[in-house]
Amino acid sequence: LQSIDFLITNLAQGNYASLARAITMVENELPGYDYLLRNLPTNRNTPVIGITGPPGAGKSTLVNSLLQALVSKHKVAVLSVDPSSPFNLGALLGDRIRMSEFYLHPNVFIRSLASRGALGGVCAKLIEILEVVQQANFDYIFAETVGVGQSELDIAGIANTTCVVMVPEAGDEVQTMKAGIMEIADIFIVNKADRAEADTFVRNLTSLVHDNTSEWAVPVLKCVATKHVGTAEVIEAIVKHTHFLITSDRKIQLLVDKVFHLVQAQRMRNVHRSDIGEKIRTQLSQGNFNLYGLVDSLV
Ligand SMILES: Nc1nc2c(ncn2[C@@H]2O[C@H](COP(=O)(O)OP(=O)(O)O)[C@@H](O)[C@H]2O)c(=O)[nH]1
Ligand SMILES: [Mg+2]
Repeated sequence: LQSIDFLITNLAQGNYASLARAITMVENELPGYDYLLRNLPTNRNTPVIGITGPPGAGKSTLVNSLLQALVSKHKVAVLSVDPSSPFNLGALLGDRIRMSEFYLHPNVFIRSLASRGALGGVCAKLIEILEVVQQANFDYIFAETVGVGQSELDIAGIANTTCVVMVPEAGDEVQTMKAGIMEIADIFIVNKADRAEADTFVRNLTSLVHDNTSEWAVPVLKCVATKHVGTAEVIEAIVKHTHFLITSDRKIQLLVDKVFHLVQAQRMRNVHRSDIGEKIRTQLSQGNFNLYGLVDSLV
């Protein structure tokens, strides 16, 4: 445990080797990881910016462009999570190539997270890992998650600011946008704005967004990430949203979401489908299966 205290001290000094080691500990639940999490100093306020959206929308390219704009003056961490493809290293390799110029930059820490198991698990893991990254004195932490299934909705409960990256599609297809996306986006980014349909798409999206009457006016920004066009506006919007959060009640809501996820993960820690199946099989064969009896024995 002394070595973990030492690790925590090194983290606070922004030591990347210690950070990498601490993330690996948490990611793989190595011995001492509980102690590590419970002994991290609290009250770190580095903004966590979630970048989500469909595969191929240009999230990694955008992050690369954000890095280019930020790294001369700021320390930036990038976590990339792809819960949809636990065994597909291709996506991660692609990210590696797109951000390669910053891999060795002293102000940049990039880490791909292997995701295993259920999505709920991924979510709790990401919260835990972000707690660790928060210790290492970054100015910004970006978390890129692939917008598939529930994961992109979950990132909203984890990130302070959620950027949804979309690509222009013909005509009115904005209307068929996945349920829940409107609610989670703090900033919409229409990337690949070099495409012909971009302006129509932006106009349609903007009119949809303006139907929303929340106190934060969600900006719809155009980008060409490959050419670093629009990146400065994205950073401006992120900074503005960070300031907005300080004065709003969202901070409490975010913490509620985090606690909820972590409680859920802890309660489910020893509940496995295979064990349940085994118990059901035994009880059925013994003729004493009772649905609620079994549930009660698990909670
Ligand atoms: N035309 C165009 N292509 C882009 C733009 N941004 C990214 N791309 C390309 O889109 C592809 C997917 O980009 P990537 O960043 O890996 O997407 P991700 O899956 O969302 O991370 C790559 O081939 C990029 O070069 C853009 O603004 N315009
Ligand atoms: Mg990517």
